[in-house]
Amino acid sequence: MNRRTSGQPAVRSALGALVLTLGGCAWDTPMTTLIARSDFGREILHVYSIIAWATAGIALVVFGVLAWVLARFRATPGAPLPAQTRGHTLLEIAWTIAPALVLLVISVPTLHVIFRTQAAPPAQALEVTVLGRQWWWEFRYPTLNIATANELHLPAGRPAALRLEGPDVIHSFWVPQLGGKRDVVPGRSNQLTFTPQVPGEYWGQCAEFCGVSHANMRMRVIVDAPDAFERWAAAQRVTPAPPTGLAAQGKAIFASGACVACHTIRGVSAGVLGPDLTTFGSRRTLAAGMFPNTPERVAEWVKNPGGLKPGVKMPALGLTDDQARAVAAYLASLK
Ligand code: HEC
Ligand SMILES: [Cu+2]
Repeated sequence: MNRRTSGQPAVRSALGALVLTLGGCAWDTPMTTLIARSDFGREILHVYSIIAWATAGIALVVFGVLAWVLARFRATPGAPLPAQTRGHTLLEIAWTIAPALVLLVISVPTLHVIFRTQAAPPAQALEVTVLGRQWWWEFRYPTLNIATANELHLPAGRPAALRLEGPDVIHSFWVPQLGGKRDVVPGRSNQLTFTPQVPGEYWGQCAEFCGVSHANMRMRVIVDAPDAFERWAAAQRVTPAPPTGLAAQGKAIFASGACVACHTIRGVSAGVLGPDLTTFGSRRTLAAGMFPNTPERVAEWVKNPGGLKPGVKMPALGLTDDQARAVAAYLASLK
C-alpha cells in the first residue's frame, strides 16, 4: 500500500479528534475548578497546580528521551542487527526509585491540604445542615432558625460549617469553585468547612450517582456580602402576608390540597417531604436548579412534575390549568 495515501486519513482524523476535544475546553465555565473562590478551593487548586506542572515537566523529559531514542536508533536499510541485551539492574532500580520519589514529593502538599481541610470548624463559623435528598438539597440554619432548598446563601468572609446528612441514598456535595466534593452518607454526619471569599453565584451538582434524576440534582450557592446576607436571613423569617386576587385563590388550593402534607409554608403548612416553600418566590431556580423560576414553569410543574423531572418524588395531583396558574401566582408572591 502507498504510505502517503494510507497515512493521511489517520492524521486527519487524529487532528479532528484533537480539535473536537479542545473545543470542549473552557476556563471560566460555571463548574470550573480552575477559578477558586474560597480558601478550600484555593488549597486544592494549589495542589492541583503543583501536580500539573510537575507532571508536565516529567512528560517533557520522558517524551524528549523517547523522541531522541526513536531518532537515534532508527532502523536503516541494510544495518546489522544491534547487540541484544536482557535486563539492566541499575536502570531497573532507577526507574523503581524515581516514581516512588515523585509520589513522595506529591504526598507532602496533598496530606497537608487533607489535614487542613478536615480541621474542626472555628467557633464563629456559620452552621448549616445540608440534607441531600433524591433529587434536591435542603439547607437548614439551626442557629438562625430558617430553612431553604436548592439555593444556599452564605455570607462572604465568614467560615461556613456544613454538616452533610442524607435521609435516603448516598449523594455528594460539590460546588467546584468553593472546594472539593464531599459525600453525603445516610446514617453519617460528614463535615465540610470553607470560607467563601467573593460574593457571587456558584453552581453545584450532586457528584455521586443517586438514581434516575441524579443529573438533575443541582444547586446554587449564593455568596452575599455580609449585610446582604443579614437582610436575606431576616426576610426568611417573616411570615408571608396574606395574598390577594389570583394568588389568594392559589393559596386556598394549596392549603386544601395534598401540598400541605409535603411542603412547609410558614403560617400555612408544615410538611417535610418536599422543599420548604416559605420564600419560594425569591428563589432563582425551580426543581433543584433545572429551570428558571418563572410562573409559567411553576404552573407546568405543579400540574405534572414528572413531565419536567424524571422519577420526581412529587406526584401529579390533577390540577386544572387555571388551578395551576393560581398556585403559581401564589408561590411567586412568597418572597
Ligand atoms: C408526596 C409529597 C409531595 C406533594 C403532595 C407535593 N409535593 Fe411539591 N415537591 C415534593 C418534592 C419531593 C419536591 C422536590 C422535587 C425535586 O426537585 O426533585 C417538590 C418540589 C416542589 C416545588 C419546587 C420547589 C423548588 O424549590 O424547586 C414546588 C413549587 C412544589 N413542589 C409545589 C407543590 C404544590 C403546589 C403541591 C400541591 C399541589 C405539591 N408540591 C405537592 C413533594 C411533594
Ligand atoms: Cu446524585
